[in-house]
Formats: sequence, C-alpha cells, structure tokens
Amino acid sequence: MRDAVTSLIRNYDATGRYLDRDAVDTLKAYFDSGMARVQAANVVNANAASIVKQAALTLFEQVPELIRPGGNAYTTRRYAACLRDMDYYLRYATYAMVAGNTDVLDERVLQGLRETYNSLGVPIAPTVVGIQIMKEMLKAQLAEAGISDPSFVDQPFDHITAELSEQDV
Ligand SMILES: CCC1=C(C)/C(=C/C2=NC(=C\c3[nH]c(/C=C4\NC(=O)[C@H](C)[C@H]4CC)c(C)c3CCC(=O)O)/C(CCC(=O)O)=C2C)NC1=O
Repeated sequence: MRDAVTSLIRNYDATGRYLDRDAVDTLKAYFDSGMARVQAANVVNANAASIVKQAALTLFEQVPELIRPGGNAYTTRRYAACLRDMDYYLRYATYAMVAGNTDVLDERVLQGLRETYNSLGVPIAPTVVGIQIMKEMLKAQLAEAGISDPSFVDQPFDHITAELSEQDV
C-alpha cells in the first residue's frame, strides 16, 4: 500500500535521482492540501452512515427496478449487501483520499471485483451512479464545513468508477 510520498520516493529511487523541482511541487501540493484531507476524513467519520443511506435512497429513487422483484437489490439480504458495498466504497475512498494515492483501492477493493459482480449479476452502471452520488454528497458537506477546494475528493471515487466501468478487451 502506497501514499503520495512513498510512491514519489519509489519513482525517484528507481532512477537514483534527487528530489527535483517537479518532485518538490508534487510534495508541496500534497502537504498544502493535507489539513483539508484530514478534515474531510473527520466529516466522513461523523456522517458515513447517513451518506451511505441517503445515497442509496437516491439511487433507488433513480433506478427503482433495483429494489423490485427481479432487481439485484431486491430481498432484505441483497438490499443489505448493496448498502454494505456502498459503505466499503466510502470507507476505502476516504483512505485513498488521505493517502493521496489510489493504491489501497487497487489492492483491497478493485481486485477481482468486476468478475465477482458479473458472476452475481450485480449491475455495474447503477453501482457507479451510487458511488458518484456519495462523492457529490461528500463534496457538498465539505463545502458546508468550509473546505474551499474539495477537489481532492474526486480522485478516489472516480478511480473506483473508472476501474469498475472498464470494458474487458
Ligand atoms: C472491501 C472490498 C469488497 C467489496 C467492494 C465487496 C463487494 C461485494 N459485493 C458482493 C455482493 C453484492 N453486492 C450487491 C450490490 C448492489 N446490488 C445492486 O443492485 C446495487 C446496484 C448494488 C449496491 C449499490 C449485492 C446486491 C450483492 C449480493 C448479490 C447476491 O448475493 O446475489 C460480493 C459477493 C459476496 C457477498 O455477498 O458478500 C462482494 C465480494 N466485497 C469486499 O470485500
């Protein structure tokens, strides 16, 4: 598992370089947004349950077939599995957001996920919609909490949805 600093050092070490201007700029951007990332983690911690629940309700409003007979989130067990997955995405996105690196997502979340979803018939398109709804809800809450530029939130959520959506070649 890597973060913004260890991945940069790894790249420079691989070619035996000192940290040059580009490296310093990258590090500076990461540290400059550091307090905001930590503050964002705090907002997630205080609101995770309601973000997951509200985002799921919004998703089921937009795609009501999911919770009707024949839908993948129909039955209490599958409904609960869907909310649990949303909770995983929010929690791991927060780890990646603090790390400033998506490595944790590749290692712990995305590996084999598409295959699992395909074999269980879990539809990917509405999952992506649900993840994007959580992202927007979180950004709105961060704006309310006074974080003026919550753009660092995009990377982890967009990484999950891009990897999930990727077509097999
Ligand atoms: C931490 C990393 C991690 C992830 C990401 C993860 C996902 C994950 N989601 C699963 C199932 C599932 N995932 C969903 C999710 C949904 N169905 C819908 O219609 C919606 C679109 C969507 C919610 C937004 C459902 C309903 C199941 C159960 C499917 C079934 O058993 O038939 C399964 C199969 C095993 C199980 O049911 O627990 C896995 C492995 N597990 C992990 O350990």
